[in-house]
Amino acid sequence: MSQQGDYSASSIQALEGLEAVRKRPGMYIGSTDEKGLHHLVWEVIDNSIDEHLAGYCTHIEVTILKDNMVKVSDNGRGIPVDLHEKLQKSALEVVMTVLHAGGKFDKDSYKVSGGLHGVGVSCVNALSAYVKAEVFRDGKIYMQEYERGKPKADVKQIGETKGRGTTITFQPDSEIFETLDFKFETLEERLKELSFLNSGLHIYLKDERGETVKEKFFFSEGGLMEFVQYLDLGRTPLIEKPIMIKGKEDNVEVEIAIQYNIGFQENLFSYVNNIHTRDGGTHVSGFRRALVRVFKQYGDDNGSFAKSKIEISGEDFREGLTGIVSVKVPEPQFKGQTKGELGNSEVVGIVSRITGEALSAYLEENPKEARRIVDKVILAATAREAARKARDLVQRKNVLTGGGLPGKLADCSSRSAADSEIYLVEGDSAGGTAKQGRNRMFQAILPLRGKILNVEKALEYRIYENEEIKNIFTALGVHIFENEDGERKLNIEKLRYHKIVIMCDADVDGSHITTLILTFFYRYMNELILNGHLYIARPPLYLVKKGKESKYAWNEKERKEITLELGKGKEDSVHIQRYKGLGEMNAEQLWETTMDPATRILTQVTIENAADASYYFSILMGDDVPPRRAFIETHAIYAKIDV
Ligand code: 0RA
Repeated sequence: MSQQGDYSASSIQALEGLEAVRKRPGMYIGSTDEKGLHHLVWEVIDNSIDEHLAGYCTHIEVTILKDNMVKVSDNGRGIPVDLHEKLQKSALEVVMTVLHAGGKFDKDSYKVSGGLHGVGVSCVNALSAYVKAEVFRDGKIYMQEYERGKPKADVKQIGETKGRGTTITFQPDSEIFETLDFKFETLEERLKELSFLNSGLHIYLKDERGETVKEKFFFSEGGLMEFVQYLDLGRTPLIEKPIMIKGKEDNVEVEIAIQYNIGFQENLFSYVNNIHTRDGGTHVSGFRRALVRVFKQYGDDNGSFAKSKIEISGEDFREGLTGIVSVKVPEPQFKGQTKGELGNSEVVGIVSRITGEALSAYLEENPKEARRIVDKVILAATAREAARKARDLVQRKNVLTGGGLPGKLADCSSRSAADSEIYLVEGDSAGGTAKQGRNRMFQAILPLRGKILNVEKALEYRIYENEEIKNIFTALGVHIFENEDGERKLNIEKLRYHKIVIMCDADVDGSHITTLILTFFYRYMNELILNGHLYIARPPLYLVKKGKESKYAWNEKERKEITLELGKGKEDSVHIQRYKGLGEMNAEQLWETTMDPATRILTQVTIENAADASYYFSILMGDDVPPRRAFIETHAIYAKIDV
């Protein structure tokens, strides 16, 4: 770890100008939509987190101000302000205006930067209409302001202070971004995650945009231990306390927390330098390898596995496992299409050794828990065998019936999957209307009867016995198979429709059914969500009529506007029909409002934050009732699933 003073202004290298960033923002922050906008906040916060990792920062405060501004304050070392020899400028100005001039080229200090984020605060500056940087350092306050990356004046000393740290206030440039609307929930989720990943760090979030100030405070004493307990809030634990694994080798820090619950999903989330690695990588491989090796050895040695007469596979150790694998790597290499996978090969062995040692010790010291885990693994193997048989049966039946499509499916005539859509419709009667209203060229309809199975609570083999779920599999043309590593995969290349649209009533029952279908896709067809194939249809909520004229409204605001427009200012002269169910519309209306690509509103289902998505599904759909009740009482069902 670096000592204070290691970074002098001269070690900050000048590499590239900011014009490049403004010309091609996508190259630096991925996109200029809502995601890119929030990337700016992550970028600034990452620098504060770096200060925390280096041992200097204990508090971070993030405030959404009026006028689309965000302020991030920390009590780290403060950006250096001494003279940069080569550039003859204050180091602060260099950090803020020169690309990749983070100044932290020291390999021994972990950077959140490197790979995914890590483009530097100068990027934020380049993409902001206005930025103010304030530095509290050596008893003084320094300040510099910028417009579109250009300093308005030299760095000024504007006062004295007993404090220390950096405050960056920025206003994203409306010339660059498609939206300037920061989402409180998005910030909240990431900051909560960061507080679990950085125990002891105090994080405040404040939103000053509304009439009343919204405030949240995040702090975790227990770190990853609390993170897994939080994720498993809706589940029944198998062992009393999570297993904690911690170690360091060759400057790679490893911290892991795992918990087994009585469920059968695996929920493993991995991070590298606080960045979520969606596709795992070498750290996850190392962990898995050790987990299977140590538990397998234990079950073999005490004869349990032999006695069960069932072949145990690596997969069986994952059922009901909730875990966080977090590593800190000095020079992380990210690979894969979305850079969501750690590539550093040396990490496999390091994580595997540290995990192996810790787990062996755990099993030795906790024979009661060890017994429970081994029994659970045997149960998982038995269930896997049953699921495989059930799957095979469904698939074999398909072959026998000539790969027939479900009888309830009204298929489209197009044979091009890329152009085809399938509507999963709640209820046979709405299904009938949709069949009449659709464009049969490219739209297929599959009616689903009543509530589909809650897969969060059902054993896997059960889902293959469920008619509605079987129909979804066969209509989509996909099935689950186990690859060489025993992992469940979907043969996504066989997908028959590239748009899958869930269409349910706009009432409480309808949203419950939507949630059940979402849970199924999330747990068993996640690849379809990740590839952007899943959508939710939004039927209108109102039909506003005046004489022969009528218009649809999708929310309260629209209803009011249309009412005033049609009623020529007089609200009571119009007729308003509230649509509760799809069944209240005829085929033509359903087409016009909810199925015609030119006018319909579809929401694409995305998973912004995997840990949070899993948490919400387990809370909403899992076996534990009290946390669900508490959750539903404080949140609207869809508040967080990001649909
Ligand atoms: C360059 C060098 C050092 C710290 C920082 C930048 C820094 C940047 C930001 C952005 C937000 N908060 C920040 N805190 C620190 C090292 C400082 C030293 O050696 O004293």
